Amino acid sequence: MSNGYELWLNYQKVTDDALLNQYRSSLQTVYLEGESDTHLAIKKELQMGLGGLLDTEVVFQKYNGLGNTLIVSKYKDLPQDFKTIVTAEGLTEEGYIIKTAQLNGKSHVVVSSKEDVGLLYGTFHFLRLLQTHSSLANIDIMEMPKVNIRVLNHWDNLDRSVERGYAGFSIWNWHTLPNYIDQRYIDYARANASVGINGTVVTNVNANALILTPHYLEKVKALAEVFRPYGIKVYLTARFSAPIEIGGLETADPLDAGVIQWWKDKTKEIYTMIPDFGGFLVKANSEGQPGPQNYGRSHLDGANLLADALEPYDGVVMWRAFVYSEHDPTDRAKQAYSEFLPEDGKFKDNVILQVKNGAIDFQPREPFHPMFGAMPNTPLMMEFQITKEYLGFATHLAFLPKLFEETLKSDTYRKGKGATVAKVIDGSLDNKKLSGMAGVSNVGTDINWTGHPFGQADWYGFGRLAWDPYLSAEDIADEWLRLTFSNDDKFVEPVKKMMIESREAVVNYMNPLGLHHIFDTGHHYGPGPWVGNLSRPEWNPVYYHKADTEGIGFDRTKTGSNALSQYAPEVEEMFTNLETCPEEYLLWFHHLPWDYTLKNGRTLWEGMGLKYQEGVDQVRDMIKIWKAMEPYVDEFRHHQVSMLLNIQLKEAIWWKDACMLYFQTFSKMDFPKEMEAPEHTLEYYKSLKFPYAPGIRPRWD
Ligand code: BDP
Repeated sequence: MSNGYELWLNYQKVTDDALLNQYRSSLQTVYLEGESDTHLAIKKELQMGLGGLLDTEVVFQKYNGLGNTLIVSKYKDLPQDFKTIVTAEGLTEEGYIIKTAQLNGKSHVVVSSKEDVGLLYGTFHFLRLLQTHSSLANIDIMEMPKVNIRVLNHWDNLDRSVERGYAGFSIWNWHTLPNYIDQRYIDYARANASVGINGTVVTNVNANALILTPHYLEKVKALAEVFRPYGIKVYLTARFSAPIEIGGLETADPLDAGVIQWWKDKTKEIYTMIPDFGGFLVKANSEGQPGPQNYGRSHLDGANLLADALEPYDGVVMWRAFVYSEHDPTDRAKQAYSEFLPEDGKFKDNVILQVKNGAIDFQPREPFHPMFGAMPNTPLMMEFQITKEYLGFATHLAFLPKLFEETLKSDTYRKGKGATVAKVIDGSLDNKKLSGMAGVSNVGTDINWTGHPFGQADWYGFGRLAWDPYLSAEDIADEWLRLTFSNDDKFVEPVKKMMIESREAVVNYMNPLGLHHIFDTGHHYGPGPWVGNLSRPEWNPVYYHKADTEGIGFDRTKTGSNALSQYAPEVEEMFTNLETCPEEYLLWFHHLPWDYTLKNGRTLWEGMGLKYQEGVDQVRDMIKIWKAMEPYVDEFRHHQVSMLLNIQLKEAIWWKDACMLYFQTFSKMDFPKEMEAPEHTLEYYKSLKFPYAPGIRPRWD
């Protein structure tokens, strides 16, 4: 039985006997050279990993050429004989090689790197090869991350609540830190390092300035010490008004000399305690957060203020582009682009703009953010949401790497065909020095970290894509299933298929055909397309679907908000033209009549009903597939996933019924015959209230 705590690092004994014997004879001893904390971490991991997988005691000893050996060593410390067989040439600091090497009649596997952290990554990769039952015969791997900053963003508050967290409380126990080091901190670091995540922002973007006070910095320092051997840097969110709130200044104006000095001093204080501190993440002038605009200054002024303070220590500012204003009546989707574009090229070298994958807000499906195709002179990092605020919380199975892959593969056409978002993110399109990817974390104190056992796959997949944004979601699913559950193809193949389709299922039963942001208000749990009474227009679902007796959808073409003009001409044309606009984006960009004919010949109204129904049916299929997997999964996790899939089905039906009944009040048309009739009335769905739905803070009540 597994409660899922070990994640993908559960190191179950290799089940295939022939393979087990092969591994045992290939790995008779381990040569591990070095004494650093990272080496100790590697040693522990090998003890655990090889110990578990091979079910043997791991023998560490000096290389003597007498047996088949696993050599784990930085290039400079390799036994002389191996230096001609492998090379560290071309490796970056975090890179590594893994290679089978024949020497004096013995067969060895060499894991080597330039630096400690590369060796750690190489070790995890090597263990992954064993976990996925790969052959050791002819390994020849060279790996380097394609993206520099690979961070999790924790939206964790100091009271341990987690904004948009659905897996328990924050794993940071601020009360018992710095003296009590929870084993979870170490296991968190191991899990992240195993997929190459090299940074963590431990506090919420809706920031609390107290984290920057000595009392809390002591605690952050303790976490940084746990993470350091695993190559993970700590970052903090910087509340823009901190100079006032904890510094006793009258202003937080970024051009004020006192404010400038305050940030310099604060930054120095942090680096004195945490020499490898990563830097600051800032949400400014967005959703009520303070920022430079409170003083008539720009985002540029704000970002450069912090960049100056961090510069002497090589720290970076991750400045968020998630801004929209209640005073700006233009389409919310257009606002970030308009705000930041004029500043392209003016930010300090250590500023990177953190841009959400789409221009609205982590919806089940969004077209890529137009900023990715428009700022050649400013480093842009991707912000994905791993926690499922808009994809069913921790009760729905929706494999997010599929969504991430879709964005990364999108073509911005900034330099003609092939200018994918992945190339913007890894910096290769414009030779940018700084690159990054952030994922809003889905972990909490639940025993299995993520609530839903399959939520672990989203964390895993985020890390793998941050390392290499060109990986396929399908390969990631394959890998994760083998590591987490079983290598049996009879299990892997059907479940992989289920994972790959799961994201589209959620789109279908929540937001088909380009609908978006029709969630119930505040907590975002369940449908609320009828909500239209919130003070800020762009917080209302009616703002986004614009249903009326004529039709439905948001016209973002020239006849509407013209948000499409923010894309390259090829992209604009593709989305504008109804012939070429993919139907999954239809209502994102167009307001269309209810009887508009879809590609399948059905009316838009019928098509919506069919999509909602398809989503429900897909969940039924998932339930069937999972049921058949009983022989391959331990009872505990099998039962857990079964229960969750049943919740997902109930909620998928709820979405279908509530949305179709509501939209019917405008279309005045019958439901398509293939759609199952709603279970309740529209009034019933509207009456549902969830004041204690998880993941909200009082601000949203
Ligand atoms: C929205 C969330 C809100 C976050 C905000 C953000 O509902 O809780 O604070 O994004 O990213 O999606 O800043």
